[in-house]
Amino acid sequence: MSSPISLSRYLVEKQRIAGHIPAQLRLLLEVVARACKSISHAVNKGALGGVLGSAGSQNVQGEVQKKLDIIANEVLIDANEWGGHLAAMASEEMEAIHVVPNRYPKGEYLLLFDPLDGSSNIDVNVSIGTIFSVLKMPEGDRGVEEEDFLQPGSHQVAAGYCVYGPQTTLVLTVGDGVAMFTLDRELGSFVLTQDDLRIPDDTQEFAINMSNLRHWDAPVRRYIDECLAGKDGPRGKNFNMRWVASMVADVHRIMMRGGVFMYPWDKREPNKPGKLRLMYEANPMSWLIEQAGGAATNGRQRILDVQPQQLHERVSVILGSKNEVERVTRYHLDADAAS
Ligand code: AHM
Ligand code: MG
Repeated sequence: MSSPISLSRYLVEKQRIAGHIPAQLRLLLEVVARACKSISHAVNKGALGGVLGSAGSQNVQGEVQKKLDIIANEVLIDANEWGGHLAAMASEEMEAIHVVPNRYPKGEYLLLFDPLDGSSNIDVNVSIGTIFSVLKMPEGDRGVEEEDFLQPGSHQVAAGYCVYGPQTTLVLTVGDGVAMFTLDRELGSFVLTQDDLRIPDDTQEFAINMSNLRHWDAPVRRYIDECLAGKDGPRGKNFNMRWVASMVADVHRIMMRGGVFMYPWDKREPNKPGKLRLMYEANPMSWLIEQAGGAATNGRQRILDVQPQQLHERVSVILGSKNEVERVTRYHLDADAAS
């Protein structure tokens, strides 16, 4: 039996193949994975570690922060600050960017993360996760600013997420497909458990928060109505529904067996483009999904082509099995053309 391939070996081999990933990026990914391991331990301890419950504060988006949101954010910052691979970081939990302090060497990468996604599931022992995106610092010898982060998702050089569920799994892309690693707690390392993940083009499973139905826009309503009509409706097949309410867990299910995930714009707050954040939720997930053969749009445009205007910008998200995402997007464009 061949020996298991650790994340370190996987990355070293990627680096060796004609410099496929530079050494600094390899270090960055190893450090992020180590931070995820440490977050996984904190999540696992739960009430025993005194880490559950609210921290009594709010983040920049006005959402109540859980103790674990703050712990995960600190773990990622502490792990990434000193290695010399980063210029700055940005997080869902911090209003401003975190520039690497002057006492440490600065690298050429920018790291964005949602330290603990699915906060509403933390205290109820349901899967949560970390999402991250890596960009290159634009050329030029000057200090790093928030503006440097405002690059479209198509500029990402690495992206991934880690699910803290029954198993801890890290799913990663550096732009040549998607690989999945499972945390081996006895070895203390992530081990490659699936390479070249592929999402089927078709699906009979959708994920959306149905309680928002009355607020949806017509194209989303049309798509879901047709799914719900099942075998006797225009789609001629029955659909199943799943909604974990942790984007990481919902996207991971789609990575494993296909499906379509939607958190669309709705009429509750018409000026808000969506609930999910573009730069550290939608962009990394969209790239991973595309790398696995799926698609991701905001209903009208490929998410990876959206030019961000702000660090904490929100976006409407439709991602997953290609043919379904194309269908929902077509329904939006048809509705636009008819109006
Ligand atoms: P969070 O980053 O504050 O956890 O919010 C994002 C989460 C996503 O993981 C998930 O898809 C969505 O919010 C769930 O929303 P809802 O509460 O409407 O089900
Ligand atoms: Mg989140």
